[in-house]
Amino acid sequence: MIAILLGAPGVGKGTQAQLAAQANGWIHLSTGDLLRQEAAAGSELGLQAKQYMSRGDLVPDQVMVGLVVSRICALKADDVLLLDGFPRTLPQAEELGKAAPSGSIGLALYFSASDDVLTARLLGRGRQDDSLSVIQHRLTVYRETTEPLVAYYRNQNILHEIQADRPVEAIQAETSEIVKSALSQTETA
Ligand code: B4P
Repeated sequence: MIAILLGAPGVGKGTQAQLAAQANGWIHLSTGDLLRQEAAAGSELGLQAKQYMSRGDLVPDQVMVGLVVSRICALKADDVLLLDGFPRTLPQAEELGKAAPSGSIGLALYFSASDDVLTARLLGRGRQDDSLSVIQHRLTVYRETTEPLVAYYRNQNILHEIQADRPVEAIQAETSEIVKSALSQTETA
């Protein structure tokens, strides 16, 4: 089963996906981490991606789809994949829908928090792309380009909203419980 983690920059998708994967033996695929690894390795793709990321822009869809689809195709039937940071645009969501085995996208977890909470967290994280002007641009890009995916997955009846302005442990308990519940439904289907 594939569980998509949706939400604004800094909402804690990476934090939650990492903890849930470790605790439950699930697979965590973070497109942000993949891009940062490529950039650190100095690959052509990584160096291009770094320019988009440092401005707070999204990396082009064709690059992202290429990175993710091969990994989706390598999944085994009983794997649980936490997809963190992908899709971020409607074309990415459509390509994911085509590449994923029929019925395997079981869940979209939508983490929500106010812009004030998000900005404070990102400033505290202090990554290279976490300056105030870049954060504000990323939030604008998120509202315009990624947030429409909330309605897209709500229309597919697989969306669960999680209030993400709470302690990490509380969010983690709810996240793991929702994934396990979706998993048991796909197993009995
Ligand atoms: P990502 O790496 O995905 O980063 P993010 O969305 O900023 O952070 P996330 O929500 O995972 O928050 P985190 O757990 O770190 O993206 C980086 C860039 O890559 C994008 O801007 C884009 O350029 C590019 N990219 C990636 N995927 C792409 C795609 N599909 N298409 C195009 N471009 C793509 O948490 C943030 C901070 O909050 C941390 O310091 C954490 O410790 C803290 N925190 C988390 N939960 C907390 C809680 N409950 N309470 C208090 N603090 C908390």
